[in-house]
Amino acid sequence: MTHVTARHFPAGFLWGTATAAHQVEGNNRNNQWWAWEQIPGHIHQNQRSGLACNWWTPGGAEADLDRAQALGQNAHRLSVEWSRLEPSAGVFDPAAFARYREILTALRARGLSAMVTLHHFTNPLWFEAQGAWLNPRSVALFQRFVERVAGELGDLVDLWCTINEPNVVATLGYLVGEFPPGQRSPLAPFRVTRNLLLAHAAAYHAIHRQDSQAQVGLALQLRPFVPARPTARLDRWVARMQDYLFNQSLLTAIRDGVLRPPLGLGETVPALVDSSDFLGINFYTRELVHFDLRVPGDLFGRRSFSPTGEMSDLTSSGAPYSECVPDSLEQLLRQLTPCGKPIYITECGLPDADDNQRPRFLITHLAAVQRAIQAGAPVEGFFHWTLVDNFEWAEGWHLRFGLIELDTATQARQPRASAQTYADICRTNAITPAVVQRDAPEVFRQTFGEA
Ligand code: IFM
Repeated sequence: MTHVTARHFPAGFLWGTATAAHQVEGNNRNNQWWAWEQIPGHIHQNQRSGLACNWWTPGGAEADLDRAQALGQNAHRLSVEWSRLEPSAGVFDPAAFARYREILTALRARGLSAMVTLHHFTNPLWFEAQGAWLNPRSVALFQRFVERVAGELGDLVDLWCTINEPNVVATLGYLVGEFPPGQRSPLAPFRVTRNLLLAHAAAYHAIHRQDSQAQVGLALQLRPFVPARPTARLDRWVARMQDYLFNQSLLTAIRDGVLRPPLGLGETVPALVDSSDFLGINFYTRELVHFDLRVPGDLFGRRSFSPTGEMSDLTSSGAPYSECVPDSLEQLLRQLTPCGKPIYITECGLPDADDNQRPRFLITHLAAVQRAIQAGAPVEGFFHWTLVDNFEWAEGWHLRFGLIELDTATQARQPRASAQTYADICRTNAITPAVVQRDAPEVFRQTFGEA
Protein backbone atom coordinates (compact mmCIF):
# COMPACT_ATOMS: atom_id res chain seq x y z
CA MET A 1 0.00 0.00 0.00
CA THR A 2 2.90 2.40 0.72
CA HIS A 3 3.95 2.34 -2.97
CA VAL A 4 0.52 3.24 -4.17
CA THR A 5 -0.30 6.81 -5.13
CA ALA A 6 -3.69 8.46 -4.96
CA ARG A 7 -5.74 8.74 -8.14
CA HIS A 8 -6.14 12.51 -8.56
CA PHE A 9 -8.79 14.42 -10.47
CA PRO A 10 -8.03 17.59 -12.46
CA ALA A 11 -7.74 20.87 -10.53
CA GLY A 12 -11.07 22.70 -10.35
CA PHE A 13 -13.10 19.51 -10.69
CA LEU A 14 -16.72 20.03 -9.58
CA TRP A 15 -17.88 17.72 -6.82
CA GLY A 16 -21.52 17.79 -5.94
CA THR A 17 -24.84 16.10 -5.62
CA ALA A 18 -27.91 16.53 -7.81
CA THR A 19 -31.52 17.14 -6.82
CA ALA A 20 -34.78 18.08 -8.58
CA ALA A 21 -37.42 20.51 -7.39
CA HIS A 22 -40.39 18.16 -7.13
CA GLN A 23 -38.32 15.52 -5.38
CA VAL A 24 -37.07 17.80 -2.60
CA GLU A 25 -39.13 20.98 -2.25
CA GLY A 26 -42.47 19.67 -0.97
CA ASN A 27 -46.02 20.80 -1.66
CA ASN A 28 -45.52 21.30 -5.38
CA ARG A 29 -49.26 21.16 -5.95
CA ASN A 30 -49.51 22.94 -9.26
CA ASN A 31 -47.85 20.38 -11.54
CA GLN A 32 -48.92 17.19 -13.31
CA TRP A 33 -46.89 14.94 -11.00
CA TRP A 34 -48.78 16.10 -7.91
CA ALA A 35 -52.08 15.41 -9.70
CA TRP A 36 -50.81 11.99 -10.84
CA GLU A 37 -49.78 11.06 -7.27
CA GLN A 38 -53.32 11.59 -6.01
CA ILE A 39 -54.68 8.73 -8.17
CA PRO A 40 -54.42 5.31 -6.50
CA GLY A 41 -52.23 2.83 -8.32
CA HIS A 42 -49.80 5.31 -9.81
CA ILE A 43 -47.15 5.37 -7.09
CA HIS A 44 -45.72 2.50 -5.06
CA GLN A 45 -48.07 1.95 -2.09
CA ASN A 46 -49.91 5.14 -3.13
CA GLN A 47 -47.20 7.24 -1.51
CA ARG A 48 -47.00 10.96 -2.25
CA SER A 49 -44.29 13.56 -2.48
CA GLY A 50 -45.96 15.58 0.30
CA LEU A 51 -43.46 17.70 2.17
CA ALA A 52 -40.60 15.88 0.38
CA CYS A 53 -37.34 17.17 1.94
CA ASN A 54 -38.98 20.47 2.94
CA TRP A 55 -36.70 22.62 0.79
CA TRP A 56 -39.31 25.24 -0.05
CA THR A 57 -39.73 26.33 3.56
CA PRO A 58 -37.21 29.11 4.22
CA GLY A 59 -34.17 27.54 5.83
CA GLY A 60 -35.05 24.04 4.59
CA ALA A 61 -32.85 23.94 1.49
CA GLU A 62 -30.21 25.96 3.31
CA ALA A 63 -29.86 23.36 6.07
CA ASP A 64 -29.16 20.63 3.50
CA LEU A 65 -26.76 22.89 1.63
CA ASP A 66 -24.90 23.30 4.94
CA ARG A 67 -24.60 19.53 4.96
CA ALA A 68 -23.35 19.45 1.36
CA GLN A 69 -20.71 22.04 2.22
CA ALA A 70 -19.69 20.18 5.38
CA LEU A 71 -19.23 17.07 3.23
CA GLY A 72 -16.58 18.85 1.15
CA GLN A 73 -18.72 19.48 -1.95
CA ASN A 74 -18.06 22.52 -4.14
CA ALA A 75 -21.09 22.36 -6.45
CA HIS A 76 -24.76 21.49 -6.48
CA ARG A 77 -27.20 20.69 -9.27
CA LEU A 78 -30.82 21.64 -8.61
CA SER A 79 -33.88 22.39 -10.69
CA VAL A 80 -36.35 25.26 -10.65
CA GLU A 81 -40.02 24.40 -10.64
CA TRP A 82 -41.81 25.86 -13.66
CA SER A 83 -45.25 25.58 -11.99
CA ARG A 84 -44.11 27.78 -9.10
CA LEU A 85 -42.43 30.43 -11.26
CA GLU A 86 -45.22 30.58 -13.87
CA PRO A 87 -48.30 29.34 -12.00
CA SER A 88 -50.67 30.34 -14.83
CA ALA A 89 -49.81 30.80 -18.50
CA GLY A 90 -47.83 34.02 -18.87
CA VAL A 91 -48.20 34.98 -15.19
CA PHE A 92 -44.97 34.90 -13.18
CA ASP A 93 -44.71 34.85 -9.40
CA PRO A 94 -42.16 37.29 -7.91
CA ALA A 95 -42.23 35.50 -4.54
CA ALA A 96 -41.13 32.23 -6.16
CA PHE A 97 -38.30 34.00 -7.98
CA ALA A 98 -37.28 35.56 -4.66
CA ARG A 99 -37.14 32.14 -2.97
CA TYR A 100 -34.95 30.74 -5.75
CA ARG A 101 -32.68 33.79 -5.46
CA GLU A 102 -32.40 32.98 -1.76
CA ILE A 103 -31.50 29.36 -2.45
CA LEU A 104 -28.98 30.22 -5.17
CA THR A 105 -27.45 32.88 -2.93
CA ALA A 106 -27.16 30.23 -0.24
CA LEU A 107 -25.19 28.07 -2.68
CA ARG A 108 -22.81 30.97 -3.40
CA ALA A 109 -22.36 31.69 0.31
CA ARG A 110 -21.30 28.08 0.84
CA GLY A 111 -18.85 28.01 -2.04
CA LEU A 112 -21.08 25.74 -4.16
CA SER A 113 -21.17 26.34 -7.93
CA ALA A 114 -24.74 26.19 -9.21
CA MET A 115 -25.93 24.01 -12.06
CA VAL A 116 -29.58 24.86 -12.67
CA THR A 117 -31.94 22.57 -14.56
CA LEU A 118 -34.92 24.27 -16.17
CA HIS A 119 -37.11 21.21 -16.71
CA HIS A 120 -36.88 18.09 -14.58
CA PHE A 121 -39.95 15.95 -15.36
CA THR A 122 -42.66 18.33 -14.04
CA ASN A 123 -45.03 20.49 -16.08
CA PRO A 124 -47.37 23.21 -14.79
CA LEU A 125 -50.99 22.05 -14.86
CA TRP A 126 -51.88 24.75 -17.41
CA PHE A 127 -49.13 23.46 -19.75
CA GLU A 128 -50.28 19.86 -19.31
CA ALA A 129 -53.85 20.92 -20.15
CA GLN A 130 -52.58 22.28 -23.46
CA GLY A 131 -51.13 18.91 -24.43
CA ALA A 132 -47.68 19.35 -22.83
CA TRP A 133 -44.84 18.19 -25.09
CA LEU A 134 -47.19 16.81 -27.73
CA ASN A 135 -48.29 20.36 -28.48
CA PRO A 136 -46.04 22.07 -31.06
CA ARG A 137 -46.55 25.33 -29.10
CA SER A 138 -44.76 23.74 -26.13
CA VAL A 139 -41.43 24.92 -27.57
CA ALA A 140 -42.42 28.60 -27.56
CA LEU A 141 -44.07 28.30 -24.13
CA PHE A 142 -40.90 26.82 -22.66
CA GLN A 143 -38.77 29.48 -24.35
CA ARG A 144 -40.86 32.26 -22.75
CA PHE A 145 -40.31 30.65 -19.33
CA VAL A 146 -36.58 30.23 -19.89
CA GLU A 147 -36.15 33.85 -21.00
CA ARG A 148 -37.73 34.99 -17.76
CA VAL A 149 -35.64 32.67 -15.58
CA ALA A 150 -32.38 33.60 -17.30
CA GLY A 151 -33.17 37.30 -16.83
CA GLU A 152 -34.12 36.99 -13.15
CA LEU A 153 -31.68 34.36 -11.90
CA GLY A 154 -28.87 34.23 -14.47
CA ASP A 155 -26.39 36.19 -12.35
CA LEU A 156 -26.45 33.37 -9.77
CA VAL A 157 -26.10 30.44 -12.20
CA ASP A 158 -22.79 28.88 -13.26
CA LEU A 159 -24.08 26.13 -15.55
CA TRP A 160 -27.47 25.72 -17.17
CA CYS A 161 -29.05 22.38 -17.91
CA THR A 162 -32.07 22.94 -20.13
CA ILE A 163 -33.90 19.62 -19.86
CA ASN A 164 -33.33 16.55 -17.75
CA GLU A 165 -33.52 13.19 -19.51
CA PRO A 166 -35.79 13.95 -22.46
CA ASN A 167 -35.39 10.29 -23.41
CA VAL A 168 -36.83 9.17 -20.04
CA VAL A 169 -39.71 11.68 -20.20
CA ALA A 170 -40.69 10.29 -23.61
CA THR A 171 -40.22 6.62 -22.75
CA LEU A 172 -41.78 6.41 -19.30
CA GLY A 173 -44.55 8.95 -19.94
CA TYR A 174 -45.59 7.99 -23.48
CA LEU A 175 -44.39 4.44 -24.21
CA VAL A 176 -44.34 2.54 -20.91
CA GLY A 177 -46.99 4.67 -19.19
CA GLU A 178 -45.35 4.65 -15.73
CA PHE A 179 -45.04 8.44 -15.60
CA PRO A 180 -47.76 10.98 -16.37
CA PRO A 181 -49.61 11.22 -18.68
CA GLY A 182 -49.49 7.41 -18.62
CA GLN A 183 -49.73 6.91 -22.37
CA ARG A 184 -48.73 3.71 -24.15
CA SER A 185 -48.35 4.87 -27.68
CA PRO A 186 -46.01 3.71 -30.45
CA LEU A 187 -45.56 7.17 -31.98
CA ALA A 188 -46.10 9.78 -29.24
CA PRO A 189 -42.64 9.15 -27.67
CA PHE A 190 -40.95 10.35 -30.86
CA ARG A 191 -43.11 13.49 -31.14
CA VAL A 192 -42.35 14.26 -27.51
CA THR A 193 -38.62 13.71 -27.95
CA ARG A 194 -38.61 15.92 -31.02
CA ASN A 195 -40.37 18.78 -29.20
CA LEU A 196 -38.11 18.40 -26.19
CA LEU A 197 -35.05 18.67 -28.44
CA LEU A 198 -36.49 21.75 -30.13
CA ALA A 199 -37.29 23.20 -26.69
CA HIS A 200 -33.70 22.52 -25.64
CA ALA A 201 -32.41 24.37 -28.70
CA ALA A 202 -34.78 27.30 -28.09
CA ALA A 203 -33.64 27.51 -24.46
CA TYR A 204 -29.97 27.26 -25.45
CA HIS A 205 -30.24 30.29 -27.70
CA ALA A 206 -32.53 32.24 -25.35
CA ILE A 207 -29.93 31.98 -22.59
CA HIS A 208 -27.06 32.84 -24.93
CA ARG A 209 -28.88 35.93 -26.18
CA GLN A 210 -28.83 37.21 -22.60
CA ASP A 211 -25.31 36.03 -21.77
CA SER A 212 -23.03 35.04 -24.59
CA GLN A 213 -20.60 33.45 -22.10
CA ALA A 214 -23.24 31.20 -20.48
CA GLN A 215 -22.51 27.47 -20.32
CA VAL A 216 -25.61 25.62 -21.43
CA GLY A 217 -26.17 21.91 -21.92
CA LEU A 218 -28.73 19.22 -21.20
CA ALA A 219 -28.72 16.02 -19.18
CA LEU A 220 -29.19 12.81 -21.13
CA GLN A 221 -29.59 9.51 -19.39
CA LEU A 222 -27.25 7.29 -21.40
CA ARG A 223 -27.79 3.58 -21.02
CA PRO A 224 -25.54 1.19 -22.91
CA PHE A 225 -27.59 -1.63 -24.49
CA VAL A 226 -25.50 -4.75 -24.76
CA PRO A 227 -26.39 -7.88 -26.77
CA ALA A 228 -27.16 -10.56 -24.20
CA ARG A 229 -25.47 -13.17 -26.42
CA PRO A 230 -22.64 -11.27 -28.12
CA THR A 231 -22.41 -13.77 -30.97
CA ALA A 232 -26.16 -13.76 -31.74
CA ARG A 233 -26.80 -11.51 -34.75
CA LEU A 234 -30.37 -10.73 -33.77
CA ASP A 235 -29.39 -9.76 -30.21
CA ARG A 236 -26.76 -7.45 -31.68
CA TRP A 237 -29.29 -5.94 -34.06
CA VAL A 238 -31.96 -5.17 -31.41
CA ALA A 239 -29.33 -3.83 -28.99
CA ARG A 240 -28.10 -1.46 -31.71
CA MET A 241 -31.65 -0.37 -32.48
CA GLN A 242 -32.43 0.38 -28.84
CA ASP A 243 -29.14 2.23 -28.45
CA TYR A 244 -30.01 4.33 -31.49
CA LEU A 245 -33.51 5.18 -30.28
CA PHE A 246 -32.71 5.89 -26.62
CA ASN A 247 -29.16 7.29 -26.80
CA GLN A 248 -27.68 8.05 -30.20
CA SER A 249 -30.57 9.79 -31.95
CA LEU A 250 -30.54 12.52 -29.27
CA LEU A 251 -26.76 12.73 -28.94
CA THR A 252 -26.29 13.22 -32.67
CA ALA A 253 -29.20 15.69 -32.98
CA ILE A 254 -27.63 18.16 -30.53
CA ARG A 255 -24.39 17.99 -32.51
CA ASP A 256 -25.31 18.05 -36.18
CA GLY A 257 -28.89 19.33 -35.80
CA VAL A 258 -30.35 16.47 -37.87
CA LEU A 259 -33.65 14.93 -36.78
CA ARG A 260 -33.27 11.45 -38.18
CA PRO A 261 -36.19 9.01 -38.37
CA PRO A 262 -38.22 8.42 -36.27
CA LEU A 263 -37.64 11.89 -34.75
CA GLY A 264 -37.97 13.54 -38.15
CA LEU A 265 -37.35 12.91 -41.83
CA GLY A 266 -33.66 13.68 -41.73
CA GLU A 267 -34.12 17.45 -41.81
CA THR A 268 -31.49 19.73 -40.29
CA VAL A 269 -32.77 22.16 -37.66
CA PRO A 270 -30.27 25.03 -37.62
CA ALA A 271 -31.03 25.95 -33.97
CA LEU A 272 -30.08 22.42 -32.88
CA VAL A 273 -26.68 22.41 -34.58
CA ASP A 274 -23.94 22.42 -31.93
CA SER A 275 -26.50 23.34 -29.27
CA SER A 276 -24.63 22.16 -26.17
CA ASP A 277 -21.63 23.79 -24.54
CA PHE A 278 -21.17 20.65 -22.45
CA LEU A 279 -22.57 17.14 -22.29
CA GLY A 280 -24.48 16.25 -19.14
CA ILE A 281 -24.53 12.51 -18.64
CA ASN A 282 -26.80 10.70 -16.20
CA PHE A 283 -25.36 7.22 -15.81
CA TYR A 284 -26.95 4.42 -13.81
CA THR A 285 -26.50 1.09 -15.52
CA ARG A 286 -26.47 -0.88 -18.76
CA GLU A 287 -29.06 -3.32 -20.05
CA LEU A 288 -28.67 -6.68 -21.72
CA VAL A 289 -30.90 -7.15 -24.75
CA HIS A 290 -32.25 -10.48 -26.04
CA PHE A 291 -34.05 -10.76 -29.36
CA ASP A 292 -37.56 -11.96 -28.49
CA LEU A 293 -40.55 -12.12 -30.85
CA ARG A 294 -42.96 -11.94 -27.89
CA VAL A 295 -42.16 -8.28 -27.14
CA PRO A 296 -43.04 -6.28 -30.27
CA GLY A 297 -43.68 -3.20 -28.08
CA ASP A 298 -40.00 -3.25 -27.11
CA LEU A 299 -38.98 -3.62 -30.76
CA PHE A 300 -38.39 -7.33 -30.14
CA GLY A 301 -35.66 -6.58 -27.61
CA ARG A 302 -36.32 -8.06 -24.15
CA ARG A 303 -34.20 -6.20 -21.65
CA SER A 304 -32.69 -7.53 -18.44
CA PHE A 305 -29.79 -7.11 -16.10
CA SER A 306 -27.05 -9.67 -15.71
CA PRO A 307 -28.33 -12.61 -13.69
CA THR A 308 -24.92 -12.90 -12.03
CA GLY A 309 -23.68 -9.30 -11.76
CA GLU A 310 -23.73 -7.24 -8.61
CA MET A 311 -27.17 -5.63 -8.25
CA SER A 312 -28.55 -2.65 -6.42
CA ASP A 313 -31.89 -2.77 -4.58
CA LEU A 314 -35.08 -4.19 -6.03
CA THR A 315 -37.84 -1.99 -7.40
CA SER A 316 -41.31 -2.19 -5.86
CA SER A 317 -42.27 -4.84 -8.42
CA GLY A 318 -39.37 -7.00 -7.22
CA ALA A 319 -37.19 -6.46 -10.29
CA PRO A 320 -33.54 -5.49 -9.77
CA TYR A 321 -33.08 -1.74 -10.16
CA SER A 322 -29.70 -1.91 -11.81
CA GLU A 323 -26.45 -3.74 -12.26
CA CYS A 324 -23.22 -2.06 -11.08
CA VAL A 325 -21.09 -1.66 -14.19
CA PRO A 326 -18.35 0.94 -13.69
CA ASP A 327 -16.48 -0.32 -16.78
CA SER A 328 -19.49 0.64 -18.89
CA LEU A 329 -19.20 4.19 -17.56
CA GLU A 330 -15.52 4.33 -18.50
CA GLN A 331 -16.26 3.01 -21.97
CA LEU A 332 -19.08 5.51 -22.45
CA LEU A 333 -16.87 8.43 -21.44
CA ARG A 334 -14.17 7.27 -23.85
CA GLN A 335 -16.75 7.04 -26.63
CA LEU A 336 -17.92 10.60 -25.93
CA THR A 337 -14.39 12.05 -25.93
CA PRO A 338 -14.28 12.83 -29.68
CA CYS A 339 -17.33 15.12 -29.24
CA GLY A 340 -14.80 17.64 -27.96
CA LYS A 341 -17.18 19.05 -25.34
CA PRO A 342 -16.63 19.19 -21.59
CA ILE A 343 -18.52 16.39 -19.88
CA TYR A 344 -20.29 16.59 -16.55
CA ILE A 345 -21.67 13.48 -14.94
CA THR A 346 -24.89 15.17 -13.94
CA GLU A 347 -26.22 12.10 -12.10
CA CYS A 348 -24.85 8.78 -10.94
CA GLY A 349 -25.96 6.76 -7.95
CA LEU A 350 -27.91 3.74 -6.78
CA PRO A 351 -30.75 2.92 -4.43
CA ASP A 352 -29.17 1.30 -1.39
CA ALA A 353 -31.07 1.96 1.81
CA ASP A 354 -28.71 -0.01 4.02
CA ASP A 355 -25.66 1.47 2.31
CA ASN A 356 -23.86 -1.84 1.95
CA GLN A 357 -23.04 -1.21 -1.73
CA ARG A 358 -22.75 2.58 -2.05
CA PRO A 359 -19.20 3.12 -0.68
CA ARG A 360 -17.83 0.56 -3.15
CA PHE A 361 -20.09 1.89 -5.91
CA LEU A 362 -18.64 5.38 -5.43
CA ILE A 363 -15.06 4.16 -5.43
CA THR A 364 -15.39 1.90 -8.47
CA HIS A 365 -17.38 4.40 -10.52
CA LEU A 366 -15.09 7.30 -9.67
CA ALA A 367 -12.05 5.15 -10.45
CA ALA A 368 -13.66 4.48 -13.84
CA VAL A 369 -14.15 8.23 -14.37
CA GLN A 370 -10.54 8.84 -13.41
CA ARG A 371 -9.30 6.21 -15.88
CA ALA A 372 -11.38 7.82 -18.63
CA ILE A 373 -9.88 11.22 -17.77
CA GLN A 374 -6.39 9.72 -17.96
CA ALA A 375 -7.30 8.47 -21.42
CA GLY A 376 -8.34 11.97 -22.48
CA ALA A 377 -12.03 12.28 -21.59
CA PRO A 378 -12.72 15.93 -20.68
CA VAL A 379 -14.78 15.19 -17.57
CA GLU A 380 -15.08 18.33 -15.42
CA GLY A 381 -17.44 17.35 -12.65
CA PHE A 382 -19.45 14.64 -10.93
CA PHE A 383 -22.85 15.06 -9.26
CA HIS A 384 -23.89 12.11 -7.15
CA TRP A 385 -27.61 11.32 -7.19
CA THR A 386 -28.43 12.36 -4.49
CA LEU A 387 -27.75 14.30 -1.27
CA VAL A 388 -30.74 13.31 0.92
CA ASP A 389 -33.26 10.51 0.18
CA ASN A 390 -36.03 12.07 -1.87
CA PHE A 391 -39.29 11.29 -3.66
CA GLU A 392 -38.39 8.74 -6.32
CA TRP A 393 -41.28 9.31 -8.75
CA ALA A 394 -43.31 6.11 -9.40
CA GLU A 395 -41.26 4.31 -6.72
CA GLY A 396 -42.35 6.86 -4.10
CA TRP A 397 -40.16 6.69 -1.01
CA HIS A 398 -39.24 3.06 -1.61
CA LEU A 399 -35.88 3.50 -3.36
CA ARG A 400 -33.32 5.40 -1.29
CA PHE A 401 -30.55 7.13 -3.23
CA GLY A 402 -29.28 9.57 -0.56
CA LEU A 403 -25.86 9.96 0.99
CA ILE A 404 -28.03 11.08 3.89
CA GLU A 405 -30.99 9.07 5.14
CA LEU A 406 -34.30 10.90 5.59
CA ASP A 407 -37.02 10.02 8.07
CA THR A 408 -40.07 11.38 6.24
CA ALA A 409 -42.20 11.40 9.41
CA THR A 410 -39.85 13.66 11.37
CA GLN A 411 -37.63 15.16 8.63
CA ALA A 412 -34.63 13.93 10.67
CA ARG A 413 -31.44 13.31 8.69
CA GLN A 414 -28.76 10.73 9.34
CA PRO A 415 -25.63 10.57 7.17
CA ARG A 416 -24.87 7.12 5.80
CA ALA A 417 -21.30 5.77 5.81
CA SER A 418 -21.05 6.54 2.10
CA ALA A 419 -21.40 10.27 2.89
CA GLN A 420 -17.95 10.02 4.48
CA THR A 421 -16.53 8.04 1.55
CA TYR A 422 -17.70 10.71 -0.88
CA ALA A 423 -16.60 13.57 1.40
CA ASP A 424 -13.07 12.20 1.61
CA ILE A 425 -12.87 11.96 -2.19
CA CYS A 426 -14.32 15.46 -2.67
CA ARG A 427 -11.96 17.04 -0.10
CA THR A 428 -8.80 15.46 -1.44
CA ASN A 429 -9.90 15.67 -5.09
CA ALA A 430 -8.61 12.12 -5.30
CA ILE A 431 -9.30 8.50 -4.54
CA THR A 432 -6.72 7.77 -1.87
CA PRO A 433 -5.40 4.39 -0.79
CA ALA A 434 -6.63 5.13 2.74
CA VAL A 435 -10.25 5.57 1.62
CA VAL A 436 -10.24 2.43 -0.48
CA GLN A 437 -8.56 0.44 2.26
CA ARG A 438 -11.16 1.61 4.76
CA ASP A 439 -14.34 1.46 2.66
CA ALA A 440 -13.83 -1.12 -0.08
CA PRO A 441 -10.64 -3.13 0.53
CA GLU A 442 -11.89 -5.81 -1.86
CA VAL A 443 -11.39 -3.43 -4.80
CA PHE A 444 -7.99 -2.10 -3.68
CA ARG A 445 -5.99 -3.96 -6.32
CA GLN A 446 -8.49 -3.25 -9.01
CA THR A 447 -8.29 0.46 -8.12
CA PHE A 448 -4.55 0.88 -7.80
CA GLY A 449 -3.12 -2.03 -9.72
CA GLU A 450 -0.73 -4.61 -8.33
CA ALA A 451 1.78 -2.26 -6.63
O1 IFM B 1 -34.56 10.27 -9.29
C1 IFM B 1 -34.24 10.17 -10.63
C2 IFM B 1 -34.00 11.53 -11.23
O2 IFM B 1 -35.07 12.40 -11.04
C3 IFM B 1 -33.75 11.42 -12.72
N1 IFM B 1 -32.71 10.44 -13.00
C4 IFM B 1 -32.78 9.16 -12.34
C5 IFM B 1 -32.98 9.35 -10.85
C6 IFM B 1 -33.01 7.99 -10.14
O3 IFM B 1 -33.98 7.16 -10.67
